[in-house]
Amino acid sequence: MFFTVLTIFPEMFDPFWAHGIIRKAIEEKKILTSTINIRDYARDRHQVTDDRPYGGGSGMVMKPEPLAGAIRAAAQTVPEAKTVLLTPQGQVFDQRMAQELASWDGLVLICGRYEGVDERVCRDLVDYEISIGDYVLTGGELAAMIVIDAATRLIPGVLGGDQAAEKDSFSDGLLEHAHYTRPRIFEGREVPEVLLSGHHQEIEKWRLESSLMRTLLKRSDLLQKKTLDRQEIEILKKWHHVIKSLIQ
Ligand code: 9D3
Repeated sequence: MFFTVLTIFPEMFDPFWAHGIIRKAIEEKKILTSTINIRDYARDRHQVTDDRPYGGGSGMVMKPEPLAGAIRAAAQTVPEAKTVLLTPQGQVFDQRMAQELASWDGLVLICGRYEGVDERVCRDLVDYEISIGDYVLTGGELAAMIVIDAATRLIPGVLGGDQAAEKDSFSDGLLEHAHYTRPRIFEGREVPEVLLSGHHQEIEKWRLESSLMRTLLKRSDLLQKKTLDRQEIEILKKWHHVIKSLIQ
């Protein structure tokens, strides 16, 4: 997968490429990355990338020519790449989109700044528009990092063998079960006995129950969307009985 980022702040990405799983994915050539400074494609003497909006109003708009130049330069390196504009108007990013993007050969991520991007660039040179959620950022750079981060860890071979199966845990619609590590007693609080027992089937049952109840308490919206299997329904029934007896 080839990620090309178009931004007026390419230095923001230097520490992002340099750490953890992203760094390892680059070193092992699972992903290729490059940043293009949109300012380099501004032709005027002061390399201006913004201008006042036609029709008036506050704020500035990203000029079309430098952005178009940068997009075309990116397309030269990876012709089959899709172009994605990070914008508050985009489709809200989720794990499914991350999985879809992870299967592509190349992605050109365009980081908007200012109040927005000239509409003619959006219409003619952008394949997809993505938002990372309903809150206001100062630009698309952090959003681009989030999209790259989420997609990269889904590329085959990027995570270790152990973690590979874990990939599905959000996409199966439940939150992760609780985790514990040594020491067995921390500040007087013990690790659940079953996790020390070595009974793998019992441990799996406990983990499913932990996942289900955490999802119910923290993100019941996720449970609404999910189709529950027989075992999951049994666990919820058990807790339903417990709660019923408590309130009677
Ligand atoms: C006053 C109207 N604003 C829209 C809510 C203008 C505006 C504010 C902030 C336009 C762009 C931005 C910068 N944000 C992004 O570039 C951005 C973003 C975001 O703000 N939230 C969630 N996802 C994204 S992706 C890119």
